[in-house]
This record gives sequence, C-alpha cells and structure tokens, in this order.
Amino acid sequence: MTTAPTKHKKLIAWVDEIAALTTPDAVEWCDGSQKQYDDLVKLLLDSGVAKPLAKRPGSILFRSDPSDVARVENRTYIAAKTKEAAGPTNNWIDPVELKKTMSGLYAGCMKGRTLYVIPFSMGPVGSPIAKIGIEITDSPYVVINMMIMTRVGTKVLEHLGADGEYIPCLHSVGKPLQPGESDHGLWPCAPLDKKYIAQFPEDRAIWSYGSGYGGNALLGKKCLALRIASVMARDEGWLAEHMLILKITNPEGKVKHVAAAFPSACGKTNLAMLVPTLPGWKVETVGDDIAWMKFGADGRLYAINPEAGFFGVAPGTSMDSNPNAMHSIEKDTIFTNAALTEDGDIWWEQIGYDAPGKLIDWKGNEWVQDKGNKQQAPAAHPNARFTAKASNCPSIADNWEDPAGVPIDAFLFGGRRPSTIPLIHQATDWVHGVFMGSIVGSEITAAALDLKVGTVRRDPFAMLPFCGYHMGEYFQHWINIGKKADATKLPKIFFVNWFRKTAEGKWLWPGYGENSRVLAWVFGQCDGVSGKSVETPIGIMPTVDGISRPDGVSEADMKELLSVDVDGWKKELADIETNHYPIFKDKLPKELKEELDALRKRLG
Ligand code: GTP
Ligand code: SPV
Ligand code: MN
Repeated sequence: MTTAPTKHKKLIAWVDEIAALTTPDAVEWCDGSQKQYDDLVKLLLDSGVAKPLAKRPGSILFRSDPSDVARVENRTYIAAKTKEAAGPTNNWIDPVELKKTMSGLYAGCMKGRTLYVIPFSMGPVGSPIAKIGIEITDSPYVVINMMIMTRVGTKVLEHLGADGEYIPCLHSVGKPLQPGESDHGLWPCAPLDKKYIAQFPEDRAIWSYGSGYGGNALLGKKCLALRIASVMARDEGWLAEHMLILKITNPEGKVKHVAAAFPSACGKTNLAMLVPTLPGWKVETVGDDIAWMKFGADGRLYAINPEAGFFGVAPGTSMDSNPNAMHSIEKDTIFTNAALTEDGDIWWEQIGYDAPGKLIDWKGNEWVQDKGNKQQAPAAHPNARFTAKASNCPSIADNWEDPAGVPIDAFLFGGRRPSTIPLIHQATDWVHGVFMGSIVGSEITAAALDLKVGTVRRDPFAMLPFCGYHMGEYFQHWINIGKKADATKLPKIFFVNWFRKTAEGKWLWPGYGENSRVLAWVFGQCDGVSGKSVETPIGIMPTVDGISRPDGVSEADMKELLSVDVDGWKKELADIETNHYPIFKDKLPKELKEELDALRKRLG
C-alpha cells in the first residue's frame, strides 16, 4: 500500500473507508506521471486485455465485453431524495435503498485487484470555473483514460490542499478475483442487472458499479461534468451543458466562439474540428463534448471545456470527414472496440479505405471485408471510440485552456432529423431559443445500449440522459439565466440540422466541412450585418442565397433545406403538445407553453 500523498483528512478517511469495504489487494495513488501511465499500459498489455498497435506510437486497443459497449441509460439513476426532484425523464431509486444495494455489491468487489485513487480536475487546475473530483476505481483502463480525458495527479492534490472541496466518484468493474484467478485477457464487468450508474445530487456524489465503458466509468465526464454539475449550476447560477465549443475566424480576422448541443453521436466532435470549405475561414477546437459557462464581469457568458481529451466516435471518422481527429489519433491514443489489422493498426467502417486483408473484429473474431454482402456485421462496433489528447489535435485553439474561458457568441441546437427541420433557423429572442432547445428531437444512435437505433426521440438540449434534476426546472433555469442577463450580451440561439434526407434516403446536405457555410451565416447574424435573412413562422432564416451552395447541392435542394415545411411543423407541434410537454406537468415553464401557442398561430 502506498501512503496517501495528501494531508486532506477527509479524503484519506474516504479512501480508507472504501478500501475497507471493497478489500483490494493494493492501493495506488495516481500522480499523473508519464511513468505511471507507461507502467499501467505495460500491465494491461501483459495481461492481454490490451493489444499493442505497431503502427501508432504509444497507442493500444481494447475489446470490451460484448455486453459493455456503451452507456446504459436504463441502469443510470438520479438518486435524489425525492422522485419529483429527479423528474420524469430520469430513473429514480430512493438513495437510502440504492446505497444499501450498492454497498452490498461493493463489499469485497475489488478482491484480487488494485484500488487506484485518481485526483482529477475538470477544467484547468485553479480556473474559477473548474472543479476537482476524486475517482476511486479498480480498472487500470479507467485510470489511463482519465489521464487523457482530465488533468490528473499531484498538481490537483496540491491545489486541493488539506481541506479543499472535491466530488467523490466511486467506480468498480464489479468482478472480484478469487486467489489465483485472472481476467484471462478479457474485459472485466458485471452483468447488466448488476450495473448501476448512480448520481446522488444532494450529496454531490457518484457511485458506479459493473461497467468499464466510457460514460459509465470515466466518471469525470457525463456523471460529474453533466449530471452532478448541472445540479450545481442550477444552484449557483451557471450552465453545465452537453456542448462542443469552437473558435471561428472570418477572412477579416474577426473571431467568435460558438457552443453547440447535439445529442450523442450527432456531430459535436466533427463540428468542433471542422475544416472549412469556405476560403479564408478558420475553425479551431476548444472542446468537443462539454461546456461549463459562467457570466464574466463584462456580462458575457464565458465557457471552459472541462475535459483535456476527446472520447470520440470512431466509425465514420476519416481523412475526408475529420482530418483533425485522424491526426489527433496518430499516437498516444487508446482505442476501444475498433478492428485490428494484421500489421498492428486499427480499422473501422467509413475510415476512408477498404479493410486491408484479414482483420480481428471488435469481438475478437477473424473478419474479412465482403463488400457484396450488405448484411455483413461491422468489424468495429458502431460505438467504437478513440481516447486522444486535446493537445495532440492540430486544430486545438491557442486559448483552449484559458482559465477564464472563452466568450460565447452563439448557441446551436440540433439533432438527426431526416425531414421537417430545416438546415438552419434562428430564434428571435432568448426565450424562443430556450423553446428550441426544449424541443430538440433526434434519431437514436448507438451511443446508448438499451435504445432502438433510428427512432426519433425528444432529447431536450441534448441533455436527456445527462440532466441531474427535473428537466422542467432545467428549462426554467435556462429562462432565468436569460432574465438576469443583459439581453444584448447573451449568445444568439440557432437550430441546425445536417441530417436531412431525400425520399431515396440520401443526404440532402453534404455536412462536415461544408457546415462552415452555415457557420458563416451564423457569424454574420451575430454581428447583425448579413442582410441575407428573412422572418418566417418558425424564426429567422437565411434567404436561399444567404448560404453559399456546395458542389453537388442543387438550387432545388437548397430551397428544400431552407424552406418551412408547414405540414411537417404542424405534426411536430402536435407531438410536442401531446407527447412531450405534458410529461413536465406544472414544472413546464409557462413561457414555453406560450412559445408553443405563438408558433402554432404563426403557422396558421
Ligand atoms: P458523442 O461523442 O457521442 O457525444 O458524439 P458527437 O456528437 O461528438 O458525434 P460525432 O462528431 O462523433 O459524430 C457522430 C457520427 O455522425 C459520426 O459517424 C460522424 O461521421 C457523423 N457526422 C458528424 N457530422 C456529420 C455531418 O455533418 N453530416 C453527416 N451526414 N454525418 C455527420
Ligand atoms: C455520449 O454518449 O454522449 C458520449 C460518449 O460522449 S460517453 O462518454 O460514453 O457518454
Ligand atoms: Mn457526448
């Protein structure tokens, strides 16, 4: 056992308490050093659970258990004191009952394993917007991922001092080892009905059991930075959002910052790393998944990216679609559930070239590409991910670690909508923008395990799986933020949809780098100088020539992308009115009901 490298009595007592409960063979504190990272990688390679990648220096591949490939929303709980506090969109269990159940599972659960203590900072250490968490885990995979995704180690403990505040995050893969037993090179986890991803909002605490994957196990990310932080943000008057942050520079050298909320696997990483097809424009990356925002002394909203790396969707990432991501993963990268090539590289669907020879697929079986067989199971899991350092990203912005954050000029909301929702429309004011956020809908993707891929569900503010309290109160919090601000200094709000399809199921809009054309219109609207906009029943929209046309998009396509589908919108409103808004009962802000009524009237 290593001695605790801290004088923080409460922290030491908590680690001792958890060690006594979970009975690990050893306790190790993470100092965040490269040596510690390398030692853990060696341990993972020696055990066989990680595979080396000769083609990518410092990189390794994991294949998870086939049952442990994504977040598990139906095993994720907001254990607030009352069901009402968790609200209608969250799973709730009484916290006393849940702690009892989970304490039973945690008892002896780290037998045969090492308990790692990971001190981490969400946000640059010492930033007034940053928060410190301590994750206890028995998974070395989690430790090395946290070392990329957050700022880990001694500097965090130093900042915490003897009595600083931290958010306790307890994690176990839930697979104790008997004497002499090993994982036999397999990914350890517990069966689905033993998995619990639990947030205790009043205690500001996280308990996770049974899964080693992504948002279930890297507790700084969705559990802390969104579910717990959203509760803190409500109480303290700031915003914790599922948003990318990008910096955009126009040909005249003028800079703006845009934050965008799209549901999981709906294009945040891609937009954050976009390479503009519009000449003279530049986009740089501040963050790709989460934004924490507070008002600055000048009355503007400032955002930090609380993370230090990217846990990005692998399939679909190619030199064509996202070269900056491809460069970010050339070295120092952890891959999970990608396919392995014979010469020690990774491969996935739509990586931009055919599968070279015989692969090992994400399940560990031999796999040879058969392009004639449309039914062939994919080589990489659709939610395969890369974990890469933000500092290895060529498009990372010079100000991405500014402890004060970056001033936000525009918010975008969006989702995957094959019909109805136009390429872009703009809110006429803040409350209209909150209305737009509240009605976000999207086709379900592979980022969560227990949902039917492809069906449209409402995902307000892309926060459905991530809001730590009653979603109706969350809407009210957004309205209140607008009320207390100087309206002229608030970000402008837009709604985008890159995912319109033709009747034949083809993309109507090419997306990716071509989205810069839409960002250019947003840029102009923020300055109020574009002159290329019209008022429509659903909000402000570009004129058909307000957005320059990419190759392959006809004028008729452009008209379809930028028109108001009145019948489609009427159906949309009927769905919101009958299936969405009633869920929130008396917690639905009256302003949103008024927005709905006003929109119905405008549609005629
Ligand atoms: P999470 O990490 O789960 O929060 O996902 P994300 O929102 O960061 O999504 P990401 O950028 O990783 O994109 C997910 C998938 O959508 C990938 O397969 C992308 O190739 C695809 N995608 C992203 N942007 C576009 C776009 O503009 N058009 C189209 N058609 N597909 C896109
Ligand atoms: C998401 O699902 O929104 C992700 C991946 O960003 S995970 O970290 O697994 O939540
Ligand atoms: Mn995400």
